Amino acid sequence: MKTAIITGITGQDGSYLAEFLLNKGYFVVGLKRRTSSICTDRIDSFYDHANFKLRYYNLNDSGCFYRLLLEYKPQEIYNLAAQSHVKVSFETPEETVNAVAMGPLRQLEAIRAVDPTIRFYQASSSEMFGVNPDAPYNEESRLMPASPYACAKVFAHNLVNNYRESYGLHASSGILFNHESPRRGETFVTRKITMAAAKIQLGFQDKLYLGNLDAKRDWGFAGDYVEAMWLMLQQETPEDYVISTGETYSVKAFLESVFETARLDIEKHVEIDPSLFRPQEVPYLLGDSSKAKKKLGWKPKIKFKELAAMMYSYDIKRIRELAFEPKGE
Ligand code: NAP
Ligand code: F7E
Repeated sequence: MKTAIITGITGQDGSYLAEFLLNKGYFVVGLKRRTSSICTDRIDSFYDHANFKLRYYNLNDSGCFYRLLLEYKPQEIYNLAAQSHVKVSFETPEETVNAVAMGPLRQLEAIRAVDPTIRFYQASSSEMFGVNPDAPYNEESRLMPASPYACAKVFAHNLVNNYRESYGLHASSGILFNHESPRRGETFVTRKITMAAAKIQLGFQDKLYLGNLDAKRDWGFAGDYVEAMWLMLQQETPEDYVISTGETYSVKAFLESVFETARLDIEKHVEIDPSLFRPQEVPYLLGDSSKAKKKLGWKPKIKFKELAAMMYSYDIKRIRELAFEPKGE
């Protein structure tokens, strides 16, 4: 039985990837940082699985990572942990860079020392293309990061390449474009919109405050994207891959799609809040994942409209259940 370690297990991607690997018969060690509230909602469905183990780990803790490698002897490591919110990275740049850039450096050093045959996946991001005007972007496109988060991801991305070349590690970066789901963090724009639409529809909220509606993103479904992570580590040769849908839509288009489904009036319920704009914006992202299609045989299954509808229908059901479920004594 193969063993995989996943950092960031409590996040959106960590939970989908763990389900995917458990279904493939892996033993999965999920790593979670200590938080004062339990926050394991996303992993409740497999928490008690016989092949799943939850352990503590923080990206700044090198010794802990060494011990975990020695204890579990994994064949694969997926580094998904990060302070992943772009706007927050302008507010907490030092914390973000320490986690996002230095975390993978510490992990690669541990792999090199403990067992250089371990296969490593790094969660790189389309944010690395930043303000590069020449979309669509592929693996060769110029990286022009536009936030502390993206600058740190560029560092980690280059480092993976450097460790692959220098030490022969099987280390790959997936350059994933935005991917969403009903498990998306509630402060990212898609989920913020679907949750607000559900609450407005049910009478629990009146206004939705948003920032830049003109930004365009290549939005896919997280459940589809974790398969690509796994496929990268099954290849003979480690390489980097762009993972995207090849379609781009504005935040406004996502808002319109959800509000149309919810039969809500944007004029009546949505207001622009200038404090939600970023010091520097990434205006346009569009990926070209031809390499992943050709070499991994990967392609996205769920596209924009279906994704928006899936997220809204999950939120309306969940909020209805939370609001109207019978209360105990
Ligand atoms: P997410 O939902 O924000 O999850 C991030 C995970 O990292 C959470 O489990 C979080 O723990 C953990 N974490 C944060 N800081 C940590 C630290 N210092 N030590 C240990 N764990 C820490 O992110 P996601 O959407 O699943 O994304 C997964 C990865 O892909 C991230 O690296 C992200 O930057 C990258 N990425 C995401 C997208 C996307 O569109 N989703 C696109 C490209 C790349 P808590 O639960 O305690 O906060
Ligand atoms: O913003 C605009 C905002 O925060 C998308 C992360 O997973 O994907 C994600 O980063 C767009 C931006 O995601 C609001 O200005 C408008 O243009 O949902 P987001 P992101 O910044 O694209 C990449 C690939 C990652 O790697 C990241 O980890 O929406 N926007 N109004 C807003 N954004 C937010 N959050 N909130 C608003 O009210």
